[in-house]
Amino acid sequence: MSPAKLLAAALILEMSAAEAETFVGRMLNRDDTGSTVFEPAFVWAQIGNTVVFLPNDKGHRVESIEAMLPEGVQAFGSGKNAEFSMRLNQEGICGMKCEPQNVMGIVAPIQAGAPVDFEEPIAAKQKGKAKGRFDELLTQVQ
Ligand SMILES: [Cu+2]
Repeated sequence: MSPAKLLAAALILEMSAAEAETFVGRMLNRDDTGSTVFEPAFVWAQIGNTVVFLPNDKGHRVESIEAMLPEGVQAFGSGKNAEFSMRLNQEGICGMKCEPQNVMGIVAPIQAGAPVDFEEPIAAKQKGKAKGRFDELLTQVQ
């Protein structure tokens, strides 16, 4: 391989290492922000990053909120008590919840790249405490 090609290969490796950042969200019965929560409850990641959800407390699962999915992203979800990993391929805000406790406020927005679809998640109807949680969390969108 020529020196120029080696340099190009090294740069590509470095770029993919930067893109491969992983965020960990824990599903908890309680933390210092309240009961039944994702921690952190707001993630700002970039395209190509991965978010992993860990069921640290039993009985939780993670599921996308239909009215809060970036265009082209299919609904997704995990089984109860299962670890779930997702790679962010689409810019925008993705709303997450744990059914049936989302009425208790176990919800989280994940921002990938720019908030291209910001109006949609703000307008989405929410149940119970999920509304107040989202109103608060969506103020962190940048
Ligand atoms: Cu739950």
